[in-house]
Amino acid sequence: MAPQPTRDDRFSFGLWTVGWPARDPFGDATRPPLDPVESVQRLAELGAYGVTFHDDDLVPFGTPAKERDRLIARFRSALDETGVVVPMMTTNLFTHPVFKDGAFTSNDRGIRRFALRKVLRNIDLAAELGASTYVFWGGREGAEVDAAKDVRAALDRYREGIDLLAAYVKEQGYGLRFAIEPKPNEPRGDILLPTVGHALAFIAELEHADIVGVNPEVGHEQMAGLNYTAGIAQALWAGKLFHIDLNGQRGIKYDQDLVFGHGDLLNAFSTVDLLEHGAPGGGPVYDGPRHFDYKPLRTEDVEGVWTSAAANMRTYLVLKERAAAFRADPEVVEAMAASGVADLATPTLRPGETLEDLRADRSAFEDFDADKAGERGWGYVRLAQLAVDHLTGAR
Ligand code: GLT
Ligand code: MN
Ligand code: MN
Repeated sequence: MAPQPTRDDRFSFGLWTVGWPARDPFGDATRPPLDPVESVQRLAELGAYGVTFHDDDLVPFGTPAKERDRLIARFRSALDETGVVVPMMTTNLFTHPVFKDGAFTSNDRGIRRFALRKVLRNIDLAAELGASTYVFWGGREGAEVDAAKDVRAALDRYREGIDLLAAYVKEQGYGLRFAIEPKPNEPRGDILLPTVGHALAFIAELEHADIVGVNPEVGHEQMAGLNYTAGIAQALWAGKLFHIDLNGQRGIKYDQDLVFGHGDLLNAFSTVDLLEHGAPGGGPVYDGPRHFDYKPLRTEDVEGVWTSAAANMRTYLVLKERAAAFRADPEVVEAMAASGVADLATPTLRPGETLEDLRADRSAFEDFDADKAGERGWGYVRLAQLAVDHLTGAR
């Protein structure tokens, strides 16, 4: 029996996830629109602690100010009644045709200015609702035609936009931090900041890099054939894992946004293991929300939406149990030691040793028996099978 999700697990969902009416490029919606207030209530009943949303998920684009206030007030009451919190918010800079060539990186300056104003207004709301993270997913920031976009100028404008907004957050004294969400493609042929690595390199060029990190999504890294666990490990190492989007993806194809674990289950296992236990040799751990950014399959009816929401949390908790059992298994401990996993935490030079000392150390090179060292079997397959045995419940 998997444990029931509780608020302490800090599970959160985007309003756009459960609320997706399942319209796709080939077919109409298969489900009716969902009232955000109902989403809050149902998610609370299921054990989630948070909801996240784009400005337009709650207040449709172009809504007059008075009606906007009413919609926000109504939503706030639902939050108050249920105790559900808003840990993260974001901006829709991709649905309206005005953004078809991008927002911060549109070739049209007027559109870039409009995009900044749209974000500024919603950042105020995020601060009011007590959010701590503000996500930037630049789905339209990109191109299909190489000659159409000066990538260096686009990155200049991207940096200008993020730095202006970060300066505003600091000026206002909002406690918000930004999290950039990479994605390689879809809806654009090529999207700027396509992977965690690109985003980290971009952040290093910012004036306000101190409050900017990443929000890696499982499927987005896997669409590029990359290892999600390795990606978030590097983000943790850089002190930049500010938020996560958990879901499932089966290989290099369109963005599936499956339920967490319904794609690469072994990688989901190592992801949960890393999030819950950190690196084997210690180091920074992630203590933010466990946020699900998935889409209930288009085949599901309204009840199926809630079944799928619960499935995300169940997968996480089951994997958390399995990962704990894996770590506690004496055979795993012994196998890890035999593979020298923790030995990698030892610095390569001895304390106080200099490069000169290393160059003078004959045992490091002249007398080092490389052939002998090359004979070592590392035992990684045994470790992999121990993980599979725990994951499948065989141990
Ligand atoms: C959009 C995208 C997601 C992002 C959301 C935040 S919106 O649905 O596919 O991956 O996280 O803007
Ligand atoms: Mn996605
Ligand atoms: Mn996402």
